[in-house]
Amino acid sequence: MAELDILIFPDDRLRRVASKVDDITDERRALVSNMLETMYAAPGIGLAATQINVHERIVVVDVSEKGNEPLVLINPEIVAVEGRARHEEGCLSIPGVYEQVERDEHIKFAAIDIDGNPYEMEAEGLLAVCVQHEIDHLDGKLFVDYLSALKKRRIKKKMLKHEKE
Ligand code: GNR
Ligand code: NI
Repeated sequence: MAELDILIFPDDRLRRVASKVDDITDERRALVSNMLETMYAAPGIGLAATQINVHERIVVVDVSEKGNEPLVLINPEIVAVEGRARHEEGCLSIPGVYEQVERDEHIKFAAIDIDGNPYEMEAEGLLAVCVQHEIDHLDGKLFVDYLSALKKRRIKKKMLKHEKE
């Protein structure tokens, strides 16, 4: 396995829209394994392939306390939503920044697992937040896009400043 480099905001490559995956090859299985290693090492509770500069609709998530319940979401889609809730979010591509974001509170999503089997899952709380955050990555969207233009500009400045250090 190998740890992968994570793209940092405001890298333009984080804005690419990822393509649907049409079959699960050995190469993609190895990619998922490396994504899990990268997510756990960071540490983070989710990682989208976009963040490691692979523009395919692949996500890994683990919101368990022990970090021993990995979920693989290939071609994830939200199929139902209910309620709205605010939650503090962070992102491995925007290190050190934490802000409140409002999202759908309860979701049902559909995806394909690492064996190619389709499944559906209901989520609330941190898992619901994380799945929406990761699907946004696949669409080239970041949580700072939900903030005011002023806040976003300040965060961009801060990231560019740290980049030079
Ligand atoms: O590790 C992460 N924590 C987190 C906390 C609140 C809301 C979303 C997240 S996802 C983030 C990892 C990440 O950047 N995934 O894209
Ligand atoms: Ni993120």
